[in-house]
Amino acid sequence: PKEIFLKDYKMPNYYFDTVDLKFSLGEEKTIVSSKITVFPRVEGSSSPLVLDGQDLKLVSIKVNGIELKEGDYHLDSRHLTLQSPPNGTFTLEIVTEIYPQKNTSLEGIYKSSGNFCTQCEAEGFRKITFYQDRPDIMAKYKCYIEADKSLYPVLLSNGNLIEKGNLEGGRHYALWEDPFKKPCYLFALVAGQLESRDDIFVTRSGRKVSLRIWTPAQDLPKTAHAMYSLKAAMKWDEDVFGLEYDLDLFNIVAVPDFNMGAMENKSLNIFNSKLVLASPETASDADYAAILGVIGHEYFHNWTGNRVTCRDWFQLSLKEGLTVFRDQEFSSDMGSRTVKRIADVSKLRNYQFPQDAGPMAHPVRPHSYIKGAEVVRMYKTLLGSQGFRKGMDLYFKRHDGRAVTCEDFFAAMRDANDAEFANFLLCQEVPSTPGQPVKEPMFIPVAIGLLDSSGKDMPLSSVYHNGKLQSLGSNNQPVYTTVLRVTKKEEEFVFSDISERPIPSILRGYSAPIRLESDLSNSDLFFLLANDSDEFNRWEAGQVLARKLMLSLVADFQQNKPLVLNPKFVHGFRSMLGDSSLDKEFIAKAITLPGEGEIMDMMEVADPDAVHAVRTFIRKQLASELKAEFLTTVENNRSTGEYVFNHHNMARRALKNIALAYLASLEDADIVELALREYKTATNMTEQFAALAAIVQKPGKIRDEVLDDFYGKWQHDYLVVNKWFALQAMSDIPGNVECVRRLLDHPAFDLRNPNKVYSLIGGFCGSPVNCHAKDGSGYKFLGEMVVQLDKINPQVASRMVSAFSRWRRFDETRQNLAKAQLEMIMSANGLSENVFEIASKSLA
Ligand code: DPP
Ligand code: ZN
Repeated sequence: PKEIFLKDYKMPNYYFDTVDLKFSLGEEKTIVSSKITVFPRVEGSSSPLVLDGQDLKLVSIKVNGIELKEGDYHLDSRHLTLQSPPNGTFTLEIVTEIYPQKNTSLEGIYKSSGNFCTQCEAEGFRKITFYQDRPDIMAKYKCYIEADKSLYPVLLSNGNLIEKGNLEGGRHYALWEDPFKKPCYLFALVAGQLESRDDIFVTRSGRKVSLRIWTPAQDLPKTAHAMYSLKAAMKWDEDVFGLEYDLDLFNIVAVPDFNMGAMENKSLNIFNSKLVLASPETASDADYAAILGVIGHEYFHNWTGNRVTCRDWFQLSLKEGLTVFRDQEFSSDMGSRTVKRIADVSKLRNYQFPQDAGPMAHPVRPHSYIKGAEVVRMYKTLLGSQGFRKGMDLYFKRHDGRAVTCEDFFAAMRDANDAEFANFLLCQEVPSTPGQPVKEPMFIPVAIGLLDSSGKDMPLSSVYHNGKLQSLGSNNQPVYTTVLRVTKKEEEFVFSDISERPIPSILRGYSAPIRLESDLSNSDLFFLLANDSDEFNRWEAGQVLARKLMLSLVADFQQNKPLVLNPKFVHGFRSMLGDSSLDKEFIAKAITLPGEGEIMDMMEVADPDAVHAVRTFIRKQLASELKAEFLTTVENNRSTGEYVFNHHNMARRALKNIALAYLASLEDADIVELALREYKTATNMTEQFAALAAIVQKPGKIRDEVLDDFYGKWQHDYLVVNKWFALQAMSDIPGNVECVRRLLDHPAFDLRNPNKVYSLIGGFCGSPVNCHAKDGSGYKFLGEMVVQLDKINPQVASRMVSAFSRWRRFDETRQNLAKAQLEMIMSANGLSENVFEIASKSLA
């Protein structure tokens, strides 16, 4: 396979105007007929029309109603080429045969639990019919579906239902029409036995929108939270961005087999059922929050992604970065802004997947999405809410109905604000592959405040910079946080009217996704931890201290010195635990140590064993010195009454659960009893699972019994069973790879279901000590899995390869072991493009 670069973008020679699709769904095969109106980009030019197609059986092809014979076109395993199509506009009719029942890649049309569904982003449509499978081809679609009525009573596609009726032989049909132009990656079809939870949303201009969430009948009770989330998202987008929904119907379908989280197909979102189904007994607070965020995310794509889409896949963060930013803001407004920001920044720092870009087969790249969102956030930081909104309004005004680039977004922000940020970094992720230079960020917004010795923010009246004195604030109103625009390697900013030595609070709210180094002393950091008015930086001060502490203990560990925990640290934790003025979820975050991945990333040579030993040591030490405080925390925050999804209740549970997790690192018998009691009496999954996780920290008979008990209780619920797989897979117990290998043979496991793979094999990558075990057992396991998975589902396999992406960060022994597995993967027969791309890039 050959890598494609951004600079290779070429405008298409032909565009499509209307696309009429007809699906005859069957058990053996499905027949797809398409009728496309084609017109040339340049009138009068005659160039070949190249269509993409993969795993398709061509039945017939007609141009302007006349059937083409072999020789009139050229067909290979990836393309169908018409050498000399007619001049001007013409119709193209193609019939293909496909086999959804055999499609385990879960791209194109496939079956999940007996139902037909589709996934077309990024390049799945080419597995449905021959097409110019690229997002800059935008057309109006009609979709006629016919199928057996009893097996597939529900037939859905994008847009509005125009017609439906019965056919001979127990079959029926439905005709859908989408009035909006769209690229083919947003096409969707669903056919099956499904029922819907129905509701109505009235938009602010009075449009009555029918909302339907489709699942198998038995799951309908678990869709209440998803419906709540959808309505909240619709309202929020109106309130914050002035964006209304544009059709009379919005469908969400939940399917158990799905490569990613969800897909924003126009008016027919298809979701991984993990991100739709929830009940207090079966889903945790984290699941509820994820559902809110992802339902919002996919809904927000209707404007940022669908109405305005990407010109090519190098512009992925145009829609993903922007939409992730929007869902982050939505979740912040629905809960706690600080806690949401902390969670997102932690994710950014701990992400184990590579920041790969430069899509060839472009599988899902969550990491770059999050980074793209950070770039969008910087625009908002620089322009303020109103300026950002003006930029968004102009962006939609200019580009509605078009496929555009990151530069277009940038230009809208700039022009709407007469802003000068010529060097502002673009939102595309430029890969640092040979032939493409890395573009360094050149415009870094640094939000800053200064604390006085009593811990209060000092008023900032002016700043001297580049020979100019700039006054801050307006109408003699002082400001307490200002945004410095750093554009060069070295810059000086001088604040005047400062009466005493301030303690600076730098990069408030994490105003730019950079790694900040400062010469703040430990006592400055403890001061910020105790006093900063910016809650994010309060948390961050604690994290900086923890990182320093962990790194210095790692050095001690490596030199065989005894580990000793600084009493100041224990004191800091104690005062936070006892501070009733603090938000409980904030406390929970503040007493969470940085992840092992984050610490390994800061080391010259990553040492997973040392980092794990140190993190475990600190946790245990804190648990033993603060046992009384942790016990009180558990007692005081136990749930009472019914489960409610709101910040207050979730915060209590979060704090209780982290206290229990700390306690469980002790060997004490009373703690085992406590955890067992919590496990047995829990009335919701959040607390039950936290108790289970606490018990499972220690190997032994109790662990085994409780794991069995949990499985016995929940074996009928595949989403809960996946949690059970994940918990065991991510265990740090030495040699856990053997346990994971055994679980591969568990009757509930299935390599064909992505969620199960992510739980068990992905979960295993969550334990650096086992995944990066020095004997290579983790690498060997992952290598074998990638090769097996690649034959079933290349997208899923390529995600698992990402576990190897940072292999050069480790010592030589590990490097050799990891490299050997990557090479073994590369030499596998019939390797997919997805896996090839990631594996070869890792080795390059
Ligand atoms: N476009 C998809 C989404 O935004 C990719 N996961 O969810
Ligand atoms: Zn998205």
